[in-house]
Amino acid sequence: MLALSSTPFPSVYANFFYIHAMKPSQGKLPLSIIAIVLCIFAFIGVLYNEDTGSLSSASLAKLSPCSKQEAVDNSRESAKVDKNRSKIPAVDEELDDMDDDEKPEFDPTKCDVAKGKWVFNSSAKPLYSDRTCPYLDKQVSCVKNGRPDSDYRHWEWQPDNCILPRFNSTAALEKLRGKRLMFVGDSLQRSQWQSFVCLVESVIPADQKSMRRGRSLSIFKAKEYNATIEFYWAPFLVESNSDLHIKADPKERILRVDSIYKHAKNWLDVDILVFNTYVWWMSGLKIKSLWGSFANGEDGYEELDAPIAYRIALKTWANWVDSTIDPNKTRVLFTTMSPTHMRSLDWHNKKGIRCYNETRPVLERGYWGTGSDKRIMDAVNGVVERMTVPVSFINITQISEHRIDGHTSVYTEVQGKILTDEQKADPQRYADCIHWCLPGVPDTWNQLFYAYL
Ligand SMILES: *[C@@H]1O[C@H](CO)[C@@H](O)[C@H](O)[C@H]1NC(C)=O
Ligand SMILES: *[C@@H]1O[C@H](CO)[C@@H](O)[C@H](O)[C@H]1NC(C)=O
Ligand SMILES: *[C@@H]1O[C@H](CO)[C@@H](O)[C@H](O)[C@H]1NC(C)=O
Ligand SMILES: *[C@@H]1O[C@H](CO)[C@@H](O)[C@H](O)[C@H]1NC(C)=O
Ligand SMILES: *[C@@H]1O[C@H](CO)[C@@H](O)[C@H](O)[C@H]1NC(C)=O
Ligand SMILES: *[C@@H]1O[C@H](CO)[C@@H](O)[C@H](O)[C@H]1NC(C)=O
Ligand SMILES: CC(=O)N[C@H]1CO[C@H](CO)[C@@H](O)[C@@H]1O
Repeated sequence: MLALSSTPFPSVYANFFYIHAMKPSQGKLPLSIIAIVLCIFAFIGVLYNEDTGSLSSASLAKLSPCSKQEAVDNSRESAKVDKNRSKIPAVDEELDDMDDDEKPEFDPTKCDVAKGKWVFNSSAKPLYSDRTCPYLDKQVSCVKNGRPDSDYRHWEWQPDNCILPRFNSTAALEKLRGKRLMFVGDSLQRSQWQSFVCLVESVIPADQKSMRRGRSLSIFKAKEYNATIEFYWAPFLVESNSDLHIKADPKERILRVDSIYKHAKNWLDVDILVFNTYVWWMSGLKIKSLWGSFANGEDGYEELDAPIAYRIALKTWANWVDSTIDPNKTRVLFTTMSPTHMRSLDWHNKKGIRCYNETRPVLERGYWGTGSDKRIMDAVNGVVERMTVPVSFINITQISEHRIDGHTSVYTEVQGKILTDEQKADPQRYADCIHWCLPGVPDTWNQLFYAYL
């Protein structure tokens, strides 16, 4: 797992593993166990959390430690403050290509939402918090986990050539009336699902909603709308030996790149399917790819470069969609790569430790670091282009690339426990720059999704 790949991208991950695996440990555990434990945390944080994170009323009553910073009410004022804090232009600094009044209404076929900028707006507030929404995992509940800064929750994405509609919870639920919406994929997709549930749940009375968390399928029900918002766990989309019983050591993972039915049979009769898969492919190792069944033994695998294995797996997915989905009944969407921020040199922070301590986005136009593999984007584009069922992209990659400040960093959990102060003081080992705080960046992903609904 320490093999440094010659390609620049995976080496970032290899380095991350290196840091994590080579940290001298206090115990006498065999290295393999330490590595497994660290990889579980470090790589994906995919541990199943069966508890729904429900809040006691006592914890609801506690005030957010960040609220004092939210008092600034004039966005121009705060823009000045921001500007002083970093050399980053904020609200109204740069003239828009068009005035807002001239910007046309949102038309997903015409507007390239990936072209735009993040604008700080202190009066823009998230629709929920990790204290008000009872469905968030500890992993992403940054405020509850002690994150002291709050600016990261007040940035809005503004496309250059159109106005992105604000998320409207009631309108979103109306669009889902009588429907099943299912998010399918990895832990980033689970965040998008939790964000979506939290964005809508507050307008539903307590006796009209329910949540059931399962190992592979979790279901939020909005009863008066006869709608469900579901999440299905399939980190590679295709079948692997590491789906439910996660192999923490990426070397042990074997993928059945031509086999998807075991998962896909759970996606039938869904009205809106939203897929993703990316970060699990990026261990920096070759992907052990097996054709045929595990019953024939696990030894017949072939080792393929990640983009090649990814393309084959995505074709398997595309074939299933094309042969099974009736586009008149079911809509299919695909969330593109969620960028990771493992290399602070990408944004010229020489002293940085991955995304640790970052509190401002990178506002450079078109910024793109080493955490999003263009070969994977090409594979996605190439495969989807040839499909007969139309697939809409929720293209989050460029947008999220800027948001080095949005990750959970040390305000997360390891093995079900919030990091201790000691662990928080050791970002080299513990900062998670893959996952995102909620509320946070995935809410904007859902703002895009909402615009397409
Ligand atoms: C800032 O957010 C508020 C509240 O959502 C909104 O009314 C206002 O238009 C936003 N300002 C800008 C400059 O986008
Ligand atoms: C949200 O949508 C509902 C239902 O479509 C509508 O009545 C309401 O005015 C909308 N709210 C805002 C703030 O646009
Ligand atoms: C509820 O939605 C399901 C599809 O998700 C549909 O089959 C059923 O008829 C709906 N029930 C009512 C009462 O609308
Ligand atoms: C979808 O609907 C259109 C128009 O109603 C029809 O021509 C087409 O055959 C339908 N497609 C399928 C796959 O049922
Ligand atoms: C992180 O930020 C805190 C608070 O601003 C500061 O005390 C600390 O020195 C910073 N740590 C690093 C490694 O930059
Ligand atoms: C997503 O947006 C990026 C940046 O604008 C672009 O390079 C990429 O091709 C888009 N991906 C897809 C699948 O449309
Ligand atoms: C906190 C901070 O960076 N303040 C700076 C704001 O800008 C003035 C003038 O440019 C500086 O003197 C302050 O140090």
